[in-house]
Amino acid sequence: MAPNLFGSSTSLYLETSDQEKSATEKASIQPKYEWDIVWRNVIAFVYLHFGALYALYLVFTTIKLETTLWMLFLGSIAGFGITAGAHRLWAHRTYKAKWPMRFILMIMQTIALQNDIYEWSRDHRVHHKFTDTDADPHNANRGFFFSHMGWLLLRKHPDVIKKGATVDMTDLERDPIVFWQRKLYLLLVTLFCFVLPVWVPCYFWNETLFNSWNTTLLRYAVSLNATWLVNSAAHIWGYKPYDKNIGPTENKSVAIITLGEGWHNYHHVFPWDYKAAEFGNYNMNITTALIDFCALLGLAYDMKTVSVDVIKRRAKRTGDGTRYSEDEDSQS
Ligand code: ST9
Ligand code: ZN
Ligand code: ZN
Repeated sequence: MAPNLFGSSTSLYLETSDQEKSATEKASIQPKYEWDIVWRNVIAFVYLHFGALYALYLVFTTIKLETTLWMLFLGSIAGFGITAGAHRLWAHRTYKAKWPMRFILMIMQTIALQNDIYEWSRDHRVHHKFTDTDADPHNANRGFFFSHMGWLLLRKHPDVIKKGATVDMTDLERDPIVFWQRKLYLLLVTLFCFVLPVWVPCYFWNETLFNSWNTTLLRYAVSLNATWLVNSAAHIWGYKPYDKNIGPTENKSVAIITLGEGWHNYHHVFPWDYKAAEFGNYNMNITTALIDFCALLGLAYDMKTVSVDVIKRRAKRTGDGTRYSEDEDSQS
């Protein structure tokens, strides 16, 4: 039997419904999930990760300091393109942004190469609507590896496409910046994720093409794995103060790594909050600081939040008791 990389356990992979078993009483066990492996993606991700590991070695040997700093700068702005842009602005509409901010966020999101804004947001809305079911593109019940990167190596489960069609995307269809990014995505990604990032170090501080290319692989691999941790680690490990009946968790390490996106139990309960967390403490939620700063400049506005009262009531009703427990309330 093939190793179960895409299921949480052998039993899940082999799971058949009781009805099927008793009806046929056959010894043969049907796999629950069919793997239609996309080899192009497997090869690309294997190359990416080996290249990134080699680049890590180069960072400590021949890569120039300026190139490493350039990689960190690009990684951060790509990260904000995902957090403040694709996630909090476009997928959830937690705030509004004037067109210059939307344009800059679109370029930043393009540097991240995580699919165009429309596709990213569609998968993410479907993830929120059908969390941890077969219709969730990165269903965490299929195990860490599947929800982390395995889902990008297989054709989607038919439920994702069938039930995904029920998610309203008309707001993004009306946004010309989203529309044009989708139309020109291949060109934009080639330019902003690869050509410019590799060219700048070679031109401005005489970095070698080889080193510059490998640094780009490292930046991309790190930012992908950081993002994927929200779908994997923050659906497995951590407290559930707001709803103990769902998979997503509060995960501080993931929050720090992902610029503030690890407060995932809160985020799944209150997805419209622009902070994507109960608290706006900037040190563990730097994306909130960025949106607040843009609001000061008049670029971001209409930020949505949730009142403490609503949060408390929900936490008491469905939380795991790690915040706003009945005891805590009776003491106060
Ligand atoms: C990547 C995305 O890595 C990561 C997203 C992570 C999200 C995390 C969220 C957490 C919060 C934010 C945290 C940020 C932290 C940042 C920190 C940074 C420091 N609904 O997809 P196709 C239909 S991408 C409705 O081809 P296949 C639709 O009609 C990495 N319908 O399915 C579609 O056609 P069209 C780079 C849907 O053939 C058609 O089906 N990119 C939905 O099964 C076909 O869709 C890659 O590696 C839906 N949800 O292929 C590429 N989905 O689009 C990966 C589909 O024309 N992608 N339909 O409308 C692929 O190669 C393929 O999509 C596939 C599936 C092989 C995975
Ligand atoms: Zn979300
Ligand atoms: Zn989630």
